[in-house]
Order: sequence, then structure tokens, then C-alpha cells
Amino acid sequence: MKKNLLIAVISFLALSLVASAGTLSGSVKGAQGQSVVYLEPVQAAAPAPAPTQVYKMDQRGMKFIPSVLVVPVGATVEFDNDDAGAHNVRWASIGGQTRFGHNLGNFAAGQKGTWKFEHAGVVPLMCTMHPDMSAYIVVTPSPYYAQTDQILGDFFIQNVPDGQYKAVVWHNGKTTSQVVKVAGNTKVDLAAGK
Ligand SMILES: [Cu+2]
Repeated sequence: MKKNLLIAVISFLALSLVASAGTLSGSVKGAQGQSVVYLEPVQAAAPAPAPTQVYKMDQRGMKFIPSVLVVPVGATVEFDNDDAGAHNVRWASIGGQTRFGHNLGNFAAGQKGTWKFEHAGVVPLMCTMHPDMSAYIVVTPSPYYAQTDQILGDFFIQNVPDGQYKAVVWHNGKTTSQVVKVAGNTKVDLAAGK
């Protein structure tokens, strides 16, 4: 009897360990090129630890590099001017909200600036001096995000706690979403917006 109880307890513990989180994987369908996938908790979730990594957006060869940078909310992004001439960094809005717009300023060759992104949403970057320069920073509401494979559209998001999420696909400036349920390792294909 005692042994059975012990086995039951151990089984329960093992099961709860296995099932508490998993990798969400799948493919974004109907999109050419890279997409961004991120999860928005549907239920109240414990706040994620503040990101400590510094993320970088370069200005090099008259381009923002990378053209799409994905960071979790609360992340600090470093903007480096690697060109011989001056550049500017500004965004008119975050997530379409103009009150979050900001002009980070003008940067001479070799100069850099940093900004902490406190609001989730898409940040359309511009350089006032060069209207052809543009890029996006996607600030995600959770640490659960991925960029898809350019060709296959595959994505993997690791260590996702079990639960319900709104899975958002961002592709070339358009977003779509669907509710997904994560229970351990979970596979789901997502559709990109047209
Ligand atoms: Cu510029």
C-alpha cells in the first residue's frame, strides 16, 4: 500500500515536471520570407524576469541591420552608427500609438545610443537624414518569441509554460493571431496575414 502510494506520488511529480512547459513549434503558412511569432498570455501570467541581454541595431552601409529585430518588452537596444557619415534614429509610434514615438537623435560616425523599450508593439524605425532607411523592432509582450526560417517558415519557441496564449504572427507589417493551447511539447501551424 505504502509502495503504491510512493509510486503514485513519484509518477505525479514526474508527470508534472514533464508537462509544465514545452517547446511550441510549427510553421507559418502563406508567407514568403521571414515572419515573427510571439505569444501573448491569455490568462494572467507571472511577470517575466527583466531582460538583461543588450540587443543591437546597427546602421551600416546606409541600412538598418537587421531589418527586423525582435526583443522582449523591457529590453534595451543599442543603436550603433557604423557608417562614415551621420545618421538619425527615430520612430513615430510604437504599436501604432504616437504617444510612444521618440526621436533618439543624430549620431556621428562611430557614435551610439541606447533605448529601453517599455511598451510592447511594433516600432517602425526611420532615419530623418535618409528617407530610404527603414527597419522594424518588434517588442514582444512575453519572452516567448521566434523568427521563422526564411524558406520553410518553421519556428521553435522553447520553455513555454503550459497554458493558453494568443499566438501572433507578424509578417511584413501585418499581424494575425489565433489562440493556441500549450501542453508540453506542442505543434501548431499558424497562418500569416495577407
Ligand atoms: Cu541615415
